[in-house]
Amino acid sequence: MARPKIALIGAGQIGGTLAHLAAIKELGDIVLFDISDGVPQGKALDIAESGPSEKFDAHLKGTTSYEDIAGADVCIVTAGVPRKPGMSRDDLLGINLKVMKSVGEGIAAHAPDAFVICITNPLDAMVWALREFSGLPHQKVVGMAGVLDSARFRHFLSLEFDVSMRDVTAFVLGGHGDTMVPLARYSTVAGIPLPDLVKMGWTTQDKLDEIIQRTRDGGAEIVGLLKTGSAFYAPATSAIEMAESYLKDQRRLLPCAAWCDGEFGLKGMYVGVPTIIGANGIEKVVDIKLGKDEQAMFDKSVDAVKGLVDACKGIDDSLS
Ligand code: A3D
Repeated sequence: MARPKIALIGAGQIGGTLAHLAAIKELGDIVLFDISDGVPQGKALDIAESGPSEKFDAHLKGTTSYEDIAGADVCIVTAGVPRKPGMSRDDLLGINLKVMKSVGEGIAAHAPDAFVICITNPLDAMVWALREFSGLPHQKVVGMAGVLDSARFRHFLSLEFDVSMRDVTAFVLGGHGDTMVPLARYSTVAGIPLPDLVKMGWTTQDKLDEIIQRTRDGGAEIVGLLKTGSAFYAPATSAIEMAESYLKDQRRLLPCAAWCDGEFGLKGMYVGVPTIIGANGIEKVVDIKLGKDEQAMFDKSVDAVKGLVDACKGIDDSLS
């Protein structure tokens, strides 16, 4: 049986890390695509040369030609520009929307059967635009954000409780931005919900609120430290987790920006929700019942995403 083919559209910081991880995990053969000639070819060769030491079997190719992504099983899209200090994700909208148009058309022409994971920001609006431009089925086009946001939340919680990150689960809903909704009652240490841990004296509500805010600001914290771009190791790892669930039909329950049409009371939009990812892409959006305060936070987040989608429609006439 031929190896799966993984196309990485954008060979920058995240794209290169994705290629390295996909190779080490032997998820398939890898094509790195970018408009910046030399970068994808250089990274592909460099990673291929790590193969003898790392002992993986994977072919890597760098390219500036969409023909080379033909028949890809998975496309992970990071093409566009990242944030600099002082910028919000939303500041990237105009420039990255144009990039989504060319990428969407490239995928539609050469890899229409792929499972497509968008990472480009502002995430919820860009995954919507990418789906519109590509015309692929909604369950095959998703955005990566929730896995990363919940990983950040889990990391901070594991530091607070001084326990292994493996035993911390976390639940984050809503758009990838300042309005994301970390859900404390669905976040646990080995099954014990966070509100119970507060009652048990493991932490205080104030400390928990601080951690939730740090999670919301997790991307900006790294942008502020790096100064030249945004996070790339954890974003790449998160997208690989989603790709692996699709390629191996693992049916992982992962939060991602998925198409909701009826679920969570939404009528046709992309936003961060719990999903099951399997061989058909998004197999299910897991529609949980929210409490009053949670619903209010979620509604605010949904409104922020709708505002960005409307802004996209204002920029590109074909998107109405
Ligand atoms: P960067 O290292 O700049 O890589 C982007 C690459 O895209 C560059 O190599 C560009 O040459 C390439 N590119 C630009 N236009 C095109 C095009 N039309 N077709 C193909 N390639 C193109 O950025 P990065 O890898 O650090 O980040 C990529 C994106 O991910 C940015 O929009 C970030 O804001 C976003 N990001 C999202 C998250 C989420 O959690 C959703 C986290 C971190 C970064």
